[in-house]
Amino acid sequence: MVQLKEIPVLVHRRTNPDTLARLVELFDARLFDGTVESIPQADRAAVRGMAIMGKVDAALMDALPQLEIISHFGVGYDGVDVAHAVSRGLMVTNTPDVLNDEVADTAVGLLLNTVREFPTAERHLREGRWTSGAYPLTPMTLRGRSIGIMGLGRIGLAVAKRLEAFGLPIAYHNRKPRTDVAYRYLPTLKDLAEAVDTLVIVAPGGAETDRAVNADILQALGPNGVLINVGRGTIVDEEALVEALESGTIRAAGLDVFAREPHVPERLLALPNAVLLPHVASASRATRQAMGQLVIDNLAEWFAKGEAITPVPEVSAAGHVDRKRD
Ligand code: NAP
Ligand code: 8YV
Repeated sequence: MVQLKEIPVLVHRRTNPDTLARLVELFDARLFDGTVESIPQADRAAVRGMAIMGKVDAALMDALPQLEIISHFGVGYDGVDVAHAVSRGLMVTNTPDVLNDEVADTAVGLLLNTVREFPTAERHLREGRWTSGAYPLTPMTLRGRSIGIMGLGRIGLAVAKRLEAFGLPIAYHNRKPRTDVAYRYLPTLKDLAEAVDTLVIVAPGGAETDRAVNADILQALGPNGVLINVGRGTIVDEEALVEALESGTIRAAGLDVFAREPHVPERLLALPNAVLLPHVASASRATRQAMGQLVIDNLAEWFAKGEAITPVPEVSAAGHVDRKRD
């Protein structure tokens, strides 16, 4: 029987505290700050697993000769050089499904806050201005809006179901149409932006979607347009978005993710027609615990059985993982 406590696992210090405590209890956890330099030589030679969120580049993987598995905290793994991991025969896992509802709830909340200006209305009350006059009627309403989802995957579908229940028509753009939904499919992002007035981004980051929402797409969304992004900040050309919001090319935006987190451009911060959240879509304690449990379960399953519960698709497609077990 494998003794998990004897298996050295590299753990990012900033891991969710509940998960960090459990990892330390279960494994021979070696903490680091995400950089190669912060890993003592003895740990570099020993570690067989990694529990991490964010960036895992080739240099980090190559500094760890015994590494077998990267268990990533988060469903989006655009920070992991998966091609390199595959070339080294490493297992890579992420945390799908357990956060779908939380992130979809946030997307809907962000949309309502953006369209109905609730954060600004709340400030009106807290700052004592209600006694001198009602908050102005909002020019926007969710009524009559048409929703376009870029990325109708696990989370995108949960967003679609919620907004369908709100009585709104749903269209979407993926690289391929889904065969299990009746929502209208648009073959390009431009087609989708032209067809709707509310664009919700729930696609993955990475080279393929980098700045896909550019000035052209924002122009196509139009002057009544609302952009909601809970996918990745890199998907939106932030400079173009600021210009579109300043000039009225689109009406408003609600953003949970940014291109260079935690830095948000000053011009975006100054805009009254943008609602900005600090990447909190999955950030309830319960959901982060569920994500952490999946990080742990993937490591435990790997070291016990040589299988993972939620391998990323690229690893499954490659079909080869080197398992160096004793
Ligand atoms: P998923 O099930 O894999 O869904 C991703 C969807 O995006 C799929 O429908 C996919 O369809 C589509 N897609 C992929 N590449 C595309 C492209 N180049 N152009 C258009 N569509 C594309 O993933 P998920 O679990 O729903 O998560 C989606 C993303 O949400 C994550 O990758 C992450 O970046 C983000 N996220 C953010 C937060 C947050 O805290 N804000 C939390 C969780 C997740 P095709 O393969 O047919 O293109
Ligand atoms: C987390 C996310 O905020 O799962 C994702 O892709 O973006 C979020 O759920 C992040 O991964 C935790 O650091």
